[in-house]
Amino acid sequence: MLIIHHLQRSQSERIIWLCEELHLPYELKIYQRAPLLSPPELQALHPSKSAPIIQDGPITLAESGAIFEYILTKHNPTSTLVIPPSAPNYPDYLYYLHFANGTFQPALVRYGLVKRLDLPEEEFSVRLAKRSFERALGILEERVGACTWLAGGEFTAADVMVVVSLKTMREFIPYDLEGFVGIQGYLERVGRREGYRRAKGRGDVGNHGVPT
Ligand SMILES: N[C@@H](CCC(=O)N[C@@H](CS)C(=O)NCC(=O)O)C(=O)O
Repeated sequence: MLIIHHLQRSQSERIIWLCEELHLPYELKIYQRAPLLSPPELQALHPSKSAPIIQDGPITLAESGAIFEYILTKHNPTSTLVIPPSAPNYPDYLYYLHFANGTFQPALVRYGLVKRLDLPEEEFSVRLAKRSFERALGILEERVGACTWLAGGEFTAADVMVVVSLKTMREFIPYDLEGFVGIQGYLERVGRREGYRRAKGRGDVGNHGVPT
């Protein structure tokens, strides 16, 4: 059985949600941030020292995108949550699946870091970080304002990848979604999904909240 090593309030929320949407059995090992980074027991599992990490028999794997690909190809015989190459929205599926961790999450982290440094607004690094974050947020707003889900009409793994950056990560790097009606509606749709609710129910057990 798959083991998911889950650091609470982290990107490993995705893996629990993915398994819940696929109705895939898994064992969950929960770690608390110590106080902000991962604890030594989690760090010992993989050179990445960060969550998510999964184990599947002798295999230990880190990195959200790699774990998604592993689970979706090895443990998903009916190809649920995946758009096939023959479908017209296959490129959209691929783009948003990779956009989540290739663009949006890094842009958010850079934006959060420069905000913490409290540099002057006109500083190049501040302008660059702000511009790439706003651009990435704008891409999402436009997409989910026009389509129910990122790949189009169907809920897919791309949605499971992106949502942690729109929800949980805002507890660490607050940003305002006022006026982002597309994203607000999208998050409401996400919140109504049984798989999402089950994942939160399991992953948030004993959650200590965001460390300061
Ligand atoms: N790109 C990696 C990022 C992993 C990552 O940064 N995880 C954070 C949680 S969101 C973590 O474990 N932080 C604690 C630490 O690095 O000690 C992935 O998606 O798996």
